[in-house]
Amino acid sequence: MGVVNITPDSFSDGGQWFEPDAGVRHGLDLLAEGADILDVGGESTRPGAARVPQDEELARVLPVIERLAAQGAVVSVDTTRAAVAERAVAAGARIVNDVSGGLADPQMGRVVAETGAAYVCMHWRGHADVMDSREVYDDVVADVRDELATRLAALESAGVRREQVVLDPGLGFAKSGDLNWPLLAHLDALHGLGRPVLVGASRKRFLGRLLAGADGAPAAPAERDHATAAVSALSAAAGAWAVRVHAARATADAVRVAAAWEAARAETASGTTTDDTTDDTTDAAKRPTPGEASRP
Ligand code: PMM
Repeated sequence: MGVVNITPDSFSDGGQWFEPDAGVRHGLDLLAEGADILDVGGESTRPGAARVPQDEELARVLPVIERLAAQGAVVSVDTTRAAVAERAVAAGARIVNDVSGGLADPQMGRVVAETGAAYVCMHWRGHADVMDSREVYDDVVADVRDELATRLAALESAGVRREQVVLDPGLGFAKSGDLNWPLLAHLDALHGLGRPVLVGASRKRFLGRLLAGADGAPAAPAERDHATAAVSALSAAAGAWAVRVHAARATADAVRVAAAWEAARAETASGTTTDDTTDDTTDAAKRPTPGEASRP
């Protein structure tokens, strides 16, 4: 999943693709680099960010979604607002990516149920202005799993089918620094809820801290792409359904490596090997088609 932020202020790429033409071009570049899904967002979730009015969010995302969907791209809309989700699906988006997991807007469950769109339900404890003050956990893995299970039940009560839902641990959201590593190391805990899992680690603060120089200063966001690709490979190997990233090429390659590795492991385990010298891409390593990718 490649990130298309139509925002002036996202933490790592704010302002770069703010005009619709530039956003569409960037989306097409991400597809060419190997992305299967384009995640179009019009509101920054960077820590401390102020909310964008709904009309402004719609004006940012709709023209870009319409044009990318018209070109055959599988588009997701990154929004916490039900009205934006509804309009985005009407404009061609097939996935609603809600960082609030339905908590920010009580109408979200109804809209997802009515549209039948796939829905990314992320772990969340509050908007960007307050989230850093809410990172209190007994056991971060168990708490995130249990809170996502509660959201899943609430969505089902609103008429959403389980099959529509993808779960996301919400790296960096009410989780700074070291709290993110146990979540990555225990993706199996989220898989235990029986739904596909999406991982959004790209360029986040905890990677900047990991890569800090000798003076302790965090690595700049643009310096975090190699670490992001490493997280992508490990997440894919751990069974993630998708990884959401700003730079698609390295991650697309990393995911293919993980798939080839897993295919060889499975073949070895079943006692068969194949001669792969004439084709450098195993079936399992082939990326899914956009149609497959849109269906969790
Ligand atoms: N992170 C951001 C925005 N949207 N969506 C999902 N599902 N998961 C995430 O981790 C996530 C997200 C923040 O990153 P950005 O400001 O670079 O888009």
